[in-house]
Amino acid sequence: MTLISPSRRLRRTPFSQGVEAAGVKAYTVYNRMLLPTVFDSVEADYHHLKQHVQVWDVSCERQVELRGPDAGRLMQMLTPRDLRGMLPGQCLYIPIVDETGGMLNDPVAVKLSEDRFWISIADSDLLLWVKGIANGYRLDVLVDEPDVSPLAVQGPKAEDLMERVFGERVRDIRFFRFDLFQFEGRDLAIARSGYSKQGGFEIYVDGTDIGMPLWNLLFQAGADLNVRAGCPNLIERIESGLLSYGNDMTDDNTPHECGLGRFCDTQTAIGCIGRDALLRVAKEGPVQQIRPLAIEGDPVGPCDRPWGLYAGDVRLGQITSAAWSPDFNINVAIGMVRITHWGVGTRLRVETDDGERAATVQAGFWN
Ligand code: THG
Repeated sequence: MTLISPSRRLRRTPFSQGVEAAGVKAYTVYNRMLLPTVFDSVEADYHHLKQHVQVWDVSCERQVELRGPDAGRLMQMLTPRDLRGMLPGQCLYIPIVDETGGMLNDPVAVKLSEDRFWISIADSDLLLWVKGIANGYRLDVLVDEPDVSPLAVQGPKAEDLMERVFGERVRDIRFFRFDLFQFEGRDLAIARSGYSKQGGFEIYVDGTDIGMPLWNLLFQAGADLNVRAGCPNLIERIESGLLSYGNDMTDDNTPHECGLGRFCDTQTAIGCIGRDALLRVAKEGPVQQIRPLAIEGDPVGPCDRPWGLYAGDVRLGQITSAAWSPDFNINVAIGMVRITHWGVGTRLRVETDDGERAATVQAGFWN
């Protein structure tokens, strides 16, 4: 393992000081920003996340803000999910596709008002695509990246901790909805969402200056709840079937291949740039799709390049994420598998970094 060289290109976050003081052990880079990956160990972080409450610096989930009369129209050009019923105060997980129907991002859309949205992005340069469309179509909309950094509070005790800081009204926030809460004179959007299935919230921290004051307050308020600094956990997110853009899917994949067909209303998403392409692929159905797989044997190392899936010598897909699950006593994995071999129980050969293993297609993820 080598160290990461700090520079201006690799952006710090409003919470970096707190993350460092908490003893972060490893980072990845996401949207050209630091994203912690380990505090204690990936396994210890996993057990703690499932039992207590963690505060995550997920500032790297940058916002692309759309503001102006054409904001709603531009939003619908980006996604095959039908946004006509979306109300202010609502969040939606939306596939974003290009003109071929290829996935460009899988963000959470946040509707602040009729003419103002945030797109809380995964790891790709979505701002450039959105600016290009807004300008190319001469839309009446401002597109930029505001100084808004999500701070996630995740785990079974998240609600208790959040109530202490923001009041009992946090309990009324429904899943994928947000409400506004005051902190140091600023209105912050707080949503019930986050990149785990352990429950929790995301605070859209508006302004770098209030980052550390909020971080410190959460840790003070949660001392007796065993609150710790955490981060999206590889094991927990695979168990939960939360996809990682750039790992489990790229712009070569359609939303249907990614199992995100339930978030596509391609017939009625009028204006979506990839609509014609998706109408064609949706009619045929995908010939490969993301599946949960279990890999037999000892714990596998991290999957930092796709591991081929085979039956005999025929390549039938690839594993793109994998980790040892202490709770399920198996290597849990996410892979893309061809239609002929994606049936539950199908046993395949996988070429991992440390040799060949058997992998079995699962009925569902592990939550
Ligand atoms: N929160 C916010 N922004 C984000 C993420 C987040 N941007 C990057 C990344 N995560 C985007 N990817 C996902 C993937 C899955 C989910 C959210 C963002 C998610 N999925 C649930 C599921 O699949 O069960 C719920 C989907 C639904 O029912 O709408 O939560 O985490 N701000």
